[in-house]
Amino acid sequence: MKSPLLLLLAFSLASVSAEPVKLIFDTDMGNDIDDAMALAMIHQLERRGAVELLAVTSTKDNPKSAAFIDALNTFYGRPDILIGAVRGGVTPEEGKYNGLVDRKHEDGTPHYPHDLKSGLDAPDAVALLRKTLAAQADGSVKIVQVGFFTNLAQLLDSKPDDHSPLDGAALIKAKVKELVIMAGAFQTIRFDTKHLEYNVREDVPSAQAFADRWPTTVIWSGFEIGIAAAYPWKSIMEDYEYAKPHIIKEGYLAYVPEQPHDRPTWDLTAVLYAVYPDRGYFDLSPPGNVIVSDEGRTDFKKNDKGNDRYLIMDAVQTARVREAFVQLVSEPPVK
Ligand SMILES: [Ca+2]
Ligand SMILES: [Ca+2]
Repeated sequence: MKSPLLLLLAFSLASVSAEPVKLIFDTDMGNDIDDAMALAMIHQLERRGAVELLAVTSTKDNPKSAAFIDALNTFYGRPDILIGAVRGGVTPEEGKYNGLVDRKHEDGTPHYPHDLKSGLDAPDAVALLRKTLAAQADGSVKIVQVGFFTNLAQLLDSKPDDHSPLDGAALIKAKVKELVIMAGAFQTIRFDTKHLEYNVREDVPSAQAFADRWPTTVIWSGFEIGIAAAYPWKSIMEDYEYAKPHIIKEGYLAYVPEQPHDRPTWDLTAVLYAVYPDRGYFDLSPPGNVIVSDEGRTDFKKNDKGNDRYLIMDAVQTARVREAFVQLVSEPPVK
């Protein structure tokens, strides 16, 4: 006879083994290093069964943005993740660390192997988003958007195609469980109550279309959250020595404006909330509506029927969040 204690243990283990979060990651990879760190963290969360990464799409309209995404995915042992590239997007200049994809050892082998050499060879991001969403069960996908709103605004406007008879808005409503984004500002930033956050400011029309029409719950991680939980320089110096060169450490050093530098973790906060919403890392604002002004300001209006909320983080949560990032981002890939 099995002991009641063992049965209880078996039951509680079963009850906590949640399904992995089906995730699409939409990023302006290259414009800041937090995009790369957030994607590294997704790979570690996938390794432990918390995430299933369905696709990555870029909103940075430089061909090396998608190539860098493929190099990072390959570094972490997932070379075949589907990658889509924006068309007609913003920030076409090469990002400070995108060029790492071209680095070679003396014998001519690449530092970071990848077979997607250019975003021009990648599928259109919107087509890939439609294909990916259409293939999933209703209400099952979370999108984490940590760059511009370009792809999501184009997705909203997309027409029925071979992948789905639904238009963009109907497809999103059917398939997307929740959207978590790094964008906007909801607290005073250095005494400025009207901070124009970069991800909104660079493509305001797309952000406005999104804020007006996106049909699912949206959780906003404002500028103030990632600043508060900046990544410790000491970890960059000490925790990435297991691989040389290391795509995260080399990218961080190529990106940061001075050394030492604790970089804000904006994009990582959106991933952490999307995967672990019930771990107490963050609190949520009441529901409301975010209105994007013509300059790119994000005004929040409380409304019980609104579909927007923003993240709130106290001092204890900040310390927990920062340590979770250190341990998850620096975790070695499986060989
Ligand atoms: Ca590849
Ligand atoms: Ca970003």
